[in-house]
Amino acid sequence: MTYQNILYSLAGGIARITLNRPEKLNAFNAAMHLDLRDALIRVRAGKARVLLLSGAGRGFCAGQDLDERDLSPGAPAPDLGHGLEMHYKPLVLALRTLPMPVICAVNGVAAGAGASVALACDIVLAARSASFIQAFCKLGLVPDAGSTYNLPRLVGTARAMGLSLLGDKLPAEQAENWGLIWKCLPDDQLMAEAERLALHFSTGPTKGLARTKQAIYASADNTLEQQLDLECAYQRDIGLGQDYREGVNAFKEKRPPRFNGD
Ligand code: T3D
Repeated sequence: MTYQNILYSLAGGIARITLNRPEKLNAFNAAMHLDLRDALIRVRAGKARVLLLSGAGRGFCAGQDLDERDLSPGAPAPDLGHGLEMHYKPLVLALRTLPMPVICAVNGVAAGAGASVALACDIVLAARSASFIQAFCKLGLVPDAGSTYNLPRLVGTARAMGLSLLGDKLPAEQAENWGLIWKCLPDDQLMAEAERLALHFSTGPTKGLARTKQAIYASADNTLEQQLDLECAYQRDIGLGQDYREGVNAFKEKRPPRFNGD
């Protein structure tokens, strides 16, 4: 399947989506959102066991394409809530609920909703030259696409507040030190590490990994008792599957497991 604004492929259980508007640092326009929506439906419906998201060129994503907004004198005010409801909310929820690990390789700057979308992924790697910018305040806007939810949970209120109210550039290395992302890597090692992880997950116990991500995300809003109940329910379900059986048998037979994802 070919798209105009993203690159998409699915091979060997690995789905790859590359935001592909490099001349605009992969800023989101409506057409790119539609491409993404379609590709994510394919990822969910197909044989993918991991998704790798990245950006073409020197940036990851500069957020909303501001050229789509006409705010010249006399132009009507846009309904920004509508755009979020139509595009960003479904995108963030689609990434979060995808029943497989989602790796984001942040190859360059991630600004505004571009940063929000990166932080909605499960494992975020970033090149040392990359950075994260809560650019919204520079436009007089509120952080969106999940940033007000994810940022404080990842780095705490003080850092989330500073990043959001000041809009300063957070270098990838500091993002790793603050726990915003999984790993910062030398630029020339980013994609190799992302591919290594994707390959690892493509033969992993996909259903168990999907339940793991669901449980970890649910914990932010659950009591301990609710979370213990959730673990019981998920483990009961997973215990009925083939991959648990295979994992235990492989351990006993002192061989690597061959998970089929069920
Ligand atoms: O409207 C709504 O729907 C509300 C929702 C909003 C969600 C949001 O994401 S709000 C935040 C929007 N994004 C920004 O405010 C970021 C704007 N961009 C920048 O601040 C800078 O470009 C960066 C810090 C990201 C990178 O700076 P730099 O110096 O590395 O690159 P550059 O030269 O500024 O950008 C390169 C090109 O990309 C340039 O085009 P040109 O001059 O070469 O033709 C620039 O205009 C274009 N570009 C970068 N970001 C955007 C963009 N074009 C349109 N929209 C952008 N967001």
